[in-house]
Amino acid sequence: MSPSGFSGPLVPAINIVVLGESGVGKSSIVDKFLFNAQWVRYDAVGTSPFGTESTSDRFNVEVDGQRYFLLFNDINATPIRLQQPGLVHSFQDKSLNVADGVLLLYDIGDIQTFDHIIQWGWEYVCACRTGHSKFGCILVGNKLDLVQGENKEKRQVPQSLAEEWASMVGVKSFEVDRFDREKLQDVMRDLVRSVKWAERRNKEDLEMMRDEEDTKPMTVSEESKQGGHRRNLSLLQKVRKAWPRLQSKSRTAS
Ligand SMILES: Nc1nc2c(ncn2[C@@H]2O[C@H](COP(=O)(O)OP(=O)(O)OP(=O)(O)O)[C@@H](O)[C@H]2O)c(=O)[nH]1
Ligand SMILES: [Mg+2]
Repeated sequence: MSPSGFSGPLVPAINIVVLGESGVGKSSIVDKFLFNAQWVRYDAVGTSPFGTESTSDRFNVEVDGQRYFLLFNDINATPIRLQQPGLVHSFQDKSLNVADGVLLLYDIGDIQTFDHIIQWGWEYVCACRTGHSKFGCILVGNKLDLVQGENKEKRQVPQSLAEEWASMVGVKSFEVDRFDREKLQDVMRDLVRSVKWAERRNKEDLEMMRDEEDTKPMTVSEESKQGGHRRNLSLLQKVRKAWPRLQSKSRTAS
């Protein structure tokens, strides 16, 4: 994560990719969340409408007492999935590779958009995440308003099906529409929580790997290659790690 770069208190920035088939409402939900309006942004790829100080406020979201600055990039999955001739999508691959969080979007009234995002979409995201283990992610069904009340029969994706898939891959699932901004804000907060969770887990994994590396016995040839300096260094690291424990022991002993 990088700092926002805007004046005022430093707020961590979170890069979010909204990935979904054409027409599922990627632009609509981001516009509603950011501007409480429709059709603020027109182009599908790489749009970051943070031009002025006044609009930058709208990207701020508070989650569990901490403010975050959200940057959105919406990626239309359809041309990439269909590999349209001449389309270069290394830019999108890169965006997904560096994103802090991914919002997988489908249309509740169109089962194909769900099938594509949970099969092709999920695989595409995982393939782009080279070098990263865990990442923030949520599954979101859009256009809830169109499948409610007397239009119930227009629902093609049962909520339970989405929840089942989401829990299988370890993400949360939500249903929204482009009219309910409060709900969209809640959903974005959950995505930020998922990003923070992934960050913590990646850090823990890294620390565990380092510890294992430290305690792994060296072979004789490794020892002779690295000489005494490396060995002394790892001994020093172990002593340093144990130091607070030793101090508290000696305090309780005295
Ligand atoms: N009723 C309803 N219509 C929606 C909703 N979200 C989007 N739409 C409509 O669905 C159409 C497509 O929305 P967009 O936001 O352009 O979808 P997109 O995923 O950005 O589409 P591309 O940029 O073409 O990939 C538009 O006519 C929107 O007004 C929603 O929650 N409810
Ligand atoms: Mg769009």
